[in-house]
Amino acid sequence: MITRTTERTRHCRFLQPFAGTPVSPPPFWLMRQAGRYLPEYREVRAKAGSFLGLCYNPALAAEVTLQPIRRYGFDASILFSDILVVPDALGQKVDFIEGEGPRLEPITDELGLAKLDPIKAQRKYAIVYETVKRIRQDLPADVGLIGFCGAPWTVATYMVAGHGTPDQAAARLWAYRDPDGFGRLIDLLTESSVEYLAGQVAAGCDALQIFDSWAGNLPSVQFDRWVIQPTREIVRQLRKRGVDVPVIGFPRGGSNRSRRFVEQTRVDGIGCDTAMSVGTMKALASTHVVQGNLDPLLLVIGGRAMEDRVRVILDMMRGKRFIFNLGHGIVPQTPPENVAKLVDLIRSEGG
Ligand code: 1CP
Repeated sequence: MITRTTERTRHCRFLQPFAGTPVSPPPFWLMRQAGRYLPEYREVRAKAGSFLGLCYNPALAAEVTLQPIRRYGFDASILFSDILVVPDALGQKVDFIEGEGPRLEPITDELGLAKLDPIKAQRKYAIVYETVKRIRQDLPADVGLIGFCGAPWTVATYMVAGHGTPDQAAARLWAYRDPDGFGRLIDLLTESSVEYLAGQVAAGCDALQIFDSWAGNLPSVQFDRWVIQPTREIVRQLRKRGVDVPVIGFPRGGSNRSRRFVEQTRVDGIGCDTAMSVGTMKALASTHVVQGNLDPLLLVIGGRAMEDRVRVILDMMRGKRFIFNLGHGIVPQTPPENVAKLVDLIRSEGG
């Protein structure tokens, strides 16, 4: 068990599990805690015009990061940005289409790779660092600030298909057809992600999360090659550069490989998806910080169904190095009052 203690740890409940201390009630934040379920987000979003316009506007991006902290008092905030900022910064054409999701000009071979420029990416990364600095200025001292990026595999699935896919077929096909060429895309993303994450920490982030939302469909050998290896490389290079903040991996759908994932990547914590049993989370918590895993749809329903499940998670994880979260992001139709109810429940019954 690696423990990470900093001066900040003493003031910040979110960081304490990483220093080896279980916290009671558990610290909590929610993936996609800033977003369309909040009326104040929709207001700022409309002002910003486009979604990427919001991501690259430090004042507005900082404002939407802070909105859920003011409303609910979460123990951690997460930088408002998106995993597709990395391909955009590298020079791929990226758009977010209202009601449809991201659209990218697909990169399907090495010719496409030549269009990506890690040096040029620095210019747009610098805008995000400015957002981090602004958040830090206005964030209460006891609230953690999480920086993030998408894992190379998940980002590549969007870059290759040009949009979100249920099966990630385009990336999987390239990886089978031409593992060396696809490996160069993954290497480029790995290098650029290290740069980007190190910059976020230099600007003031307390911890990092690597989102591998599409890790689940890969067969075992490909999971090792495209999920575990690049994540391990990111962690290794961050440590080599002296970046010493906790790193949380989120290999969504990788449940039965989670033990291998945490051991081989050397992340400090693991985000657990909705499919993971609380028993498996408990076992992982013997060596790592565990974060998760309420079904975001229970937050839509609320009431007894939500409360019963929250109690099961709180009971099973009591006394462990645990951070309460969802198993995936909040969905837009979530009633904000159900989030308030969840927060009350964790505070009143999580001790
Ligand atoms: O118009 C809007 O407001 C768009 C909705 C939205 C939001 C609020 C998108 C578009 N991205 C975000 C913010 C975002 N995305 C954050 C901000 C911080 C927070 O959590 O509050 C983070 C961490 C992400 C990460 C992200 N983006 C992931 C990984 C986590 C996950 O949800 O699996 C992925 C896969 C994306 C891609 C993405 N961004 C947005 C959309 C619609 C999509 C596609 C999702 C898909 O393919 O299903």
